[in-house]
Amino acid sequence: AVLDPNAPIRMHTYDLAATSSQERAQLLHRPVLKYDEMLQKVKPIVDDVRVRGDAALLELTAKFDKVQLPSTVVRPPFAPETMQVDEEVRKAIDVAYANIHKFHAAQADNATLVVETMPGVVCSRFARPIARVGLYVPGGTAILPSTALMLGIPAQVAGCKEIVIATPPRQDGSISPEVMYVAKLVGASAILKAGGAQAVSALAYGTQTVPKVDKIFGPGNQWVTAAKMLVQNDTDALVSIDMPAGPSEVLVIADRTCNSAFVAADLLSQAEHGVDSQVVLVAVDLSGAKLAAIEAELDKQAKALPRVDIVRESISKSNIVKVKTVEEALEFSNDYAPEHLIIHLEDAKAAAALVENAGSVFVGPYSPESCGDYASGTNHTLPTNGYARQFSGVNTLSFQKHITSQEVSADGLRGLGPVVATLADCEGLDAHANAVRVRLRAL
Ligand code: HSO
Ligand code: ZN
Repeated sequence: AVLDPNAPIRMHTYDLAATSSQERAQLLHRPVLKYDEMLQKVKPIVDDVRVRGDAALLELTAKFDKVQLPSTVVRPPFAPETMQVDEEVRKAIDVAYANIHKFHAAQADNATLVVETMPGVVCSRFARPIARVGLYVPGGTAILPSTALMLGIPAQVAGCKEIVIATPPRQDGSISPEVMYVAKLVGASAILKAGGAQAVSALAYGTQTVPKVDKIFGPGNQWVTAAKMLVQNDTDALVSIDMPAGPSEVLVIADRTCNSAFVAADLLSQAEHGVDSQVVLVAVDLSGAKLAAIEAELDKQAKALPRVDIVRESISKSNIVKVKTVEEALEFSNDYAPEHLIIHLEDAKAAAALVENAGSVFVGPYSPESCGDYASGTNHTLPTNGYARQFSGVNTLSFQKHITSQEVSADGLRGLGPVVATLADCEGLDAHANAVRVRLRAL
């Protein structure tokens, strides 16, 4: 449906106390990926690249990205003319890089954990980088060098040896210089000029020129997400993914102390990402006048945005949920499990302590989501669609795996061996019992 460009840009309002359990469930629900449908569409593409490699990749790039490339992979050193970035932008990228690096370096697990569980039985755990990683940086309606930072820095900090950045080429066959500059900063070992399911397939299986990776990261459209889900289930690909991704979301909790313009701006910053962006305002005991002030700001600010058409559509599908107390607000937010949670409350810190489910939290009036999207240091690749209940956002540990180890001394085996033998007998696995008894007899 075409939305009236002159009509006010506004959200739907619900009073939580007056909603039925069905309506409440509806408010917590997001439109989700029709995986079966998408699977049918991406499978032929994924298979084509798996079987025919580079030839298929080049044909699909010509078809979907409308550009005929001579080859798809660029290796360092990257030509300086491909990384020419405006001075101010370069400085901003450098500050963002430093902050994100600082926060992600602190997350790295470099220490070996050692625990003696019984005398002479020493268990340990140590981390190692995932050797080869593929980072998907979306193209589409905006260029996203920030996503290259958010995925590349933890990979670099973790010590991944092969870092492949996949991103769709522009019409002239080039990659945006900002993304190229970030690729250099994070030490990318290859740039794959391809997008969509075809890029995911190339990363998962490798081609004549594209290195196969062990794990694929990054947000993307439905095609990319479906392809990631497909390849992670293929035992031939032997690849894992960061998380199932859906459209971006924000939930803002505001009370009477909030600044209406700040709240409206935060809602719009998420709404401008795409027509399917999910935006929720939980209003805590707001007067009618205050709510009207926020709505007026939203309409005014939205209409001044270059991306007003996107915002009009995403806002028209978004909700204001009225509640009485901060506790009710957090209960709703925890049930919703938002990707981003912004807290505009008198005591934002106290409310933050009540958060159980969220990808990333923005505390107080001077912490817009934009800071975390670009440069505060936290990651912006976060669980959507309610997956914040069980997934963490991308972090340094996403690029490491843990290996456990044990060393049992002779004395240790004297103590532990009989326990193991008894359990092996109980399971009827005699060879297991023997592996212990043959040693106990030799002691
Ligand atoms: N809000 C997006 C990340 C982003 N914002 C990139 C601007 N650029 C998803 O977390
Ligand atoms: Zn954003």
